[in-house]
Amino acid sequence: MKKITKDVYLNWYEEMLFWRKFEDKLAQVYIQQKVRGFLHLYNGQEAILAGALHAMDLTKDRMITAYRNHVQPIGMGVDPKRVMAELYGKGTGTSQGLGGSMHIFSKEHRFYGGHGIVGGQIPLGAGLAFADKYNKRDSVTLTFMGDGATRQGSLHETFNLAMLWNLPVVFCVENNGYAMGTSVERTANHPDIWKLGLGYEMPCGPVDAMNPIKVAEAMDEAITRARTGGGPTFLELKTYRYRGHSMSDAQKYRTKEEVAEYQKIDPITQVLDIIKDKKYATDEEIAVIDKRVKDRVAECQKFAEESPFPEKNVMYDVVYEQDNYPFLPHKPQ
Ligand SMILES: Cc1ncc(C[n+]2csc(CCOP(=O)(O)OP(=O)(O)O)c2C)c(N)n1
Ligand SMILES: [Mg+2]
Repeated sequence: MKKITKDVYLNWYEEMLFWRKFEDKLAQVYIQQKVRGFLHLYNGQEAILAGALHAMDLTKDRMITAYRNHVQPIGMGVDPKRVMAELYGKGTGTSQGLGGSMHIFSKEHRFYGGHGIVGGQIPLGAGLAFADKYNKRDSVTLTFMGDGATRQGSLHETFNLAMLWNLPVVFCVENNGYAMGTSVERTANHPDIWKLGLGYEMPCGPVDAMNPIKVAEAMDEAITRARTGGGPTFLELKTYRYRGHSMSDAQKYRTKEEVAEYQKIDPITQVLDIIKDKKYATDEEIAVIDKRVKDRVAECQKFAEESPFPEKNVMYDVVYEQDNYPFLPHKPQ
């Protein structure tokens, strides 16, 4: 694995803080009705993305996930200003403002969405890996999903074929404890989601995903296995989301104390503690990073707010149209 150096820790701190603050800003402007529709935030789960990016080869690896998808494309290299503009529904957004929150996408940066159907992206992730294997490319696809998605049939069908075809894919469940308001314990007879891999003889295991170091180590092993022809891995990344499922969640299914317990092991704080312990940065240097993060978020907001809405004709450019569409008429019997 690439060494976790001082620069890595400092980068982790800045990027995780940026993702957190970017989403805090989204929550704020959502309440002001500047961002509409659904909004599912990633606060608390940032160590997963930080650890994964450290282990990936960003020149060729791919990523696909569900609807909690604003910060992953940023990590993969997409301009955060364009992500925020997409959320504002503006023409400068990643999908010209037509996709919105759940559908961030960048072919250029190998980030394949952004999927609203729970479990829908699991077979798609295997399909991306199939294409790489078929075309003899050594890219690896990270396929993320929530704990709720693991109860879908699509996971089991995909696991079977991914093992049969020995595909270069890492299946990553972000177990944040809940699918909307339903706790993992209510959805199966055992809470160890990683064990679902055992039935397919897929290498699998649990990971402390509040800690980016642990995530990076597990990802590195899985990605190396996939890249060198060893096939799929299934990782259960144990994490927690601080905010509700979406912005319209009253969170009656958990207590404030439960959230506070996880905030004690917050990934950003964990990394900051290491930076301080190892004296990688002074308080003044940390304050400079914090200020830079604040400015970056403000820049994204300014860009999104000043961007125009898409031209009306875009509506017609993106709708499927065919001359002489062959209607099949029905006649009364
Ligand atoms: C097939 C399908 N069923 C139900 C829904 C409604 N739904 C949206 S999110 C969600 C919960 C999914 O939870 P989880 O997979 O744990 O992801 P998390 O939101 O925790 O990241 C449900 C049931 C949906 N979008 N798609
Ligand atoms: Mg969940």
